[in-house]
Amino acid sequence: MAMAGVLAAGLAGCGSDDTGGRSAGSATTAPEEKVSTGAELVAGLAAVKALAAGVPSLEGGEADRAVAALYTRWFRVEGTVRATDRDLYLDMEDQLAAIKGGVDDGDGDRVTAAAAELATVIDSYFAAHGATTGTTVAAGKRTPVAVALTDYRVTPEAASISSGVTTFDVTNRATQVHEMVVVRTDLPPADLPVDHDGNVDEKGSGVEFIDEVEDVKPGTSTQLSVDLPTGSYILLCNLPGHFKLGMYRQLEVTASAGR
Ligand SMILES: [Cu+2]
Repeated sequence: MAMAGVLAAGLAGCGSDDTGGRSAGSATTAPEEKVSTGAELVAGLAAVKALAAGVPSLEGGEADRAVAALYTRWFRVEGTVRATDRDLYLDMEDQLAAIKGGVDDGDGDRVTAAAAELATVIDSYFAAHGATTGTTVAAGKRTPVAVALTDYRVTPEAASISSGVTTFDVTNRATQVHEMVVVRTDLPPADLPVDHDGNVDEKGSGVEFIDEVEDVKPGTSTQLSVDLPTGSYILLCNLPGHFKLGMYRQLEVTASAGR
């Protein structure tokens, strides 16, 4: 369970009922939707950059709504950005926070500077990973890894996969909602940090949160694309009590020929 959705809901709640034409580009999809292809990531970051560039010329409620739209768009790509390049992800988060803070404080100079810096960071991201995100699409070629969610098991089709951009095709075969969280860790499942209810602390010591798909409804499938370096991972469902009931599976990511 991530904070992003909660934040998104909170932001969507401020501002008025009408988001106006300015944010129409972000209105077609639910905020919770995850990016699943390189093309969507490229389009999403380009939209974030364009929305940010528009904020400095707005005031009052208009600016608030533009910031909400900006975050809505960002939440759809941030997981993939984070999984690909944590440093640039953190830079983007900082600049987005500065834009929002500047709007909240009526500090136009701060908004302008942060929007410009955000554009620079996004350009850096494209420069560093453009080829990768591009191949992700072309490489729809690389077969997705099927993962079945049942009560209370996570069952990937393989215990070991090769490194690189991987798409998980997650199918919920149970009669209740589940989720799939991907963490990188050298700990065995029994040693993962947990809270007093036995649910995994996804930000705990020895655990690197990679990404997740939440709220996978019974009988539905959803895809999650992540760039996985070589290492040991655990796929788990962290809905209350599900991990404790055994809803996890280790996954080894091994060096692939091309990398
Ligand atoms: Cu579950």
